[in-house]
Amino acid sequence: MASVFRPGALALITGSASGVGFAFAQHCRRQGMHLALIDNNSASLQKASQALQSSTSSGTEKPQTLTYEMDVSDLSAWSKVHSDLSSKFSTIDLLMLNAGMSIKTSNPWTDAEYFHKTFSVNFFGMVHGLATFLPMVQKSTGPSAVILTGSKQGITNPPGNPAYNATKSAVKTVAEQLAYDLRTKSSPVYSPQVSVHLLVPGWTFTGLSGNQGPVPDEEALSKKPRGAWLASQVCDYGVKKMADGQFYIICPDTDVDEALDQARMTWGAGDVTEGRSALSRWDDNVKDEAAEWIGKEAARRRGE
Ligand SMILES: NC(=O)c1ccc[n+]([C@@H]2O[C@H](COP(=O)([O-])OP(=O)(O)OC[C@H]3O[C@@H](n4cnc5c(N)ncnc54)[C@H](O)[C@@H]3O)[C@@H](O)[C@H]2O)c1
Ligand SMILES: *[C@@H]1O[C@H](CO)[C@@H](O)[C@H](O)[C@H]1NC(C)=O
Ligand SMILES: CC(=O)N[C@H]1CO[C@H](CO)[C@@H](O)[C@@H]1O
Repeated sequence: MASVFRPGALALITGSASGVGFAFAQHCRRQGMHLALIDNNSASLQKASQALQSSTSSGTEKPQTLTYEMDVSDLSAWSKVHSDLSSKFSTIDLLMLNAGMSIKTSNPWTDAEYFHKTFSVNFFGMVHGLATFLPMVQKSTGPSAVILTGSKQGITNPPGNPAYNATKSAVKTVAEQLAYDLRTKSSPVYSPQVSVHLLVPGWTFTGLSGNQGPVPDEEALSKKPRGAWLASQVCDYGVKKMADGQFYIICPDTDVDEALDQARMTWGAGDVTEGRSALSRWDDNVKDEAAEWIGKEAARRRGE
């Protein structure tokens, strides 16, 4: 069966100089794809590009590697990338909007700037990418895909960093709306050949967790916390779920298996349907009941 990941196809990936984005860029390159790499870290971007250019790939044509150092929150920078890229390629086969960050603040509730900054990158960075490049994805003649990188924190919403969690809820909502519109005849973007995927990494050892830059697996493995996955594991899992036609790609990690994630998400949805307190999993009056229910539900799902 034809795949998005094929020789001569073009992948545009944001946040591709490190972590999950870099792992996907490596996978695309091994399949012989052209790459357009977007990142705001010039040193990492240069290293990533060199590593990708020297890696071997399938296919006869030598694939191109284009790099764009820019901030995804800057819409005018996107339009410059569009001018350059559209002069070299007429279509994009994989659009992966993945750049994301997290900032700390002592009191989020008096710090509107922290919300603005987090949204400008994690949410509007993706909106800018869609607004600029979705038309080029729709023109792809083979199977094509859009991947948006979300987070479990946008689904189960653990307390602590409200802006990050809120951006990832927004990313989930937008990804769902986009998937609906692309498959729906009456929508202005109807393009059933384009698949959409919400990629939700679990705990992954990347720049966000102290492993910045394009790091080879062997090096990352030596420093990786036991519970975390490597970015390449997220990529392998994601590629498999894409081949299965899955929209929601909820990655486990070494500590949290699929059954436990499913049980936690089901409990979270139950806050609404059962009239519990907000974020009841972390409510002192409810958390023991929650833990017990989640434990049993996860065991049931594992067939224990
Ligand atoms: N690591 C995890 O445990 C985890 C879990 C869930 C979701 N995620 C998500 O995965 C995605 C990738 O993150 P990662 O874990 O690979 O981290 P990472 O820090 O290794 O990679 C993110 C890349 O994005 C780039 N970037 C950050 N801000 C940018 C901006 N404004 N403009 C352009 N590039 C920018 C960084 O320079 C970096 O190269 C993010 O959206 C993150 O929220 C990560
Ligand atoms: C890239 O952008 C992030 C915000 O998304 C910022 O924290 C970081 O400092 C920027 N990196 C560089 C090298 O400018
Ligand atoms: C990456 C990030 O900042 N996510 C946060 C979402 O909220 C949880 C709960 O506090 C934090 O632990 C995460 O750090």
